[in-house]
Amino acid sequence: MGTTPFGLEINFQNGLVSTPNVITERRLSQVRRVYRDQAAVDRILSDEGDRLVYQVYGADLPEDEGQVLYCTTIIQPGTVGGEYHMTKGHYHARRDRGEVYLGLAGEGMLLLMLEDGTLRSIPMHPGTAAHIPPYWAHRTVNTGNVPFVFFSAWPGDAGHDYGTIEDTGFADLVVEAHGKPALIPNPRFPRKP
Ligand code: S6P
Ligand code: ZN
Repeated sequence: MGTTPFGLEINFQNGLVSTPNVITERRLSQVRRVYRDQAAVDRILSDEGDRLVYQVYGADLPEDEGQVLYCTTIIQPGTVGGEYHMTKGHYHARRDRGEVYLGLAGEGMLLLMLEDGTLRSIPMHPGTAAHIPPYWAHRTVNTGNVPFVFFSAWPGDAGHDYGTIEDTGFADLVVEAHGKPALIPNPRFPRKP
């Protein structure tokens, strides 16, 4: 039978969704493991408290085959030990499920990675429609000075696998170098000899 049709209003500037019924907030203490420099995380937590890194606003829809789920993500500007604020990042539990991202405000970077460590990056700005093919893990990074806002839509039965990325991270880190984003190898990522 599916669900009843409805429309939500999305504010493209700040990513807020009218009457969202799913709101996720990720603070630094909850996502600290994504950063290389754990001493920098501790310093921020004791000096300024548990800063907001990103929020997700969505609609409560069934995670069923045939449904298309959607949400907005707002990543606050900032760095931790030289790495830009970023999402946790994940593979879809069903690896053969893709996704679409649309940049709404601010500047960011989409990192994509296959399980063998093959990495791609796509700069994102308002209007960038990024295709995330099946099998690619994905993480977004705010590389600008204002909130980076984007819209995503993905298959209802995709599911999320966070554990694989939590263990190893992505093959590259996105760091600030002379005020600009640069990719450098992640020492924690297991590489074949
Ligand atoms: C869902 C989609 C996005 C992310 C969101 C937060 O498949 O890729 O909506 O969930 O950007 O990222 P993460 O890695 O914390 O789920
Ligand atoms: Zn996804």
